[in-house]
Amino acid sequence: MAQLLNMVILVAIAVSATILTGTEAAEYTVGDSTGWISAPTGGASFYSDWASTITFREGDILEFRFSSGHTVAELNDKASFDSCSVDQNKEVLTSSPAKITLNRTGEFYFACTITGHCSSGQKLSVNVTASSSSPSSPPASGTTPTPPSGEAAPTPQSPPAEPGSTPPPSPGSATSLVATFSLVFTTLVVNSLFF
Ligand SMILES: *[C@@H]1O[C@H](CO)[C@@H](O)[C@H](O)[C@H]1NC(C)=O
Ligand SMILES: *[C@@H]1O[C@H](CO)[C@@H](O)[C@H](O)[C@H]1NC(C)=O
Ligand SMILES: [Cu+2]
Repeated sequence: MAQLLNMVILVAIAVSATILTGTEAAEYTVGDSTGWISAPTGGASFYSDWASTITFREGDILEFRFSSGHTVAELNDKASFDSCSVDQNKEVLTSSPAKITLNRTGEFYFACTITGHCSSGQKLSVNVTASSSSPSSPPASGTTPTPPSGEAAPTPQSPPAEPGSTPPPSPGSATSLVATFSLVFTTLVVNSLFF
């Protein structure tokens, strides 16, 4: 029984370490130091200007910081956003900071649901692109010339490493190291607690 528990914990840690290693999600505070306010300078263009400086990736997190008397709603669609039909929403968050994970690609629309705030500029749309860790699409077929038959095909691989050169570190190796340490540490703690 104790061994089973240990095994379950180890697997859980290994799985979360793998997920962490493969994710490079960024977290953004909406409006930076201005936060999420009604009637920002410049009206609605304030938040669209803010968003235009950022490439949002799937998995990134928006953090809305606001004082009481505001909310964050994810609106249903562009039409609701454009017309500030704030009751056409999927979800309303009322406590700050409100964190929303951009869990798909495509457009997200947000607004405050308090009367008049959306139309005075408390609205934000973001366009989320695929996560940077996703494989890029392969080159279109036909771009690689086919060698004439009978000849050796040229090797498309990168040249052999120079003697003494250091291979580039694989991305995420630091994270893996941390994950490994935390795995060992947690296992030790769990062992001391249960046995
Ligand atoms: C994204 O998160 C929202 C809110 O938690 C949820 O309702 C929605 O189903 C999620 N979408 C996907 C594609 O996971
Ligand atoms: C959002 O991004 C996608 C993919 O880059 C693009 O096709 C689409 O037109 C963008 N939408 C807006 C409103 O910019
Ligand atoms: Cu508001």
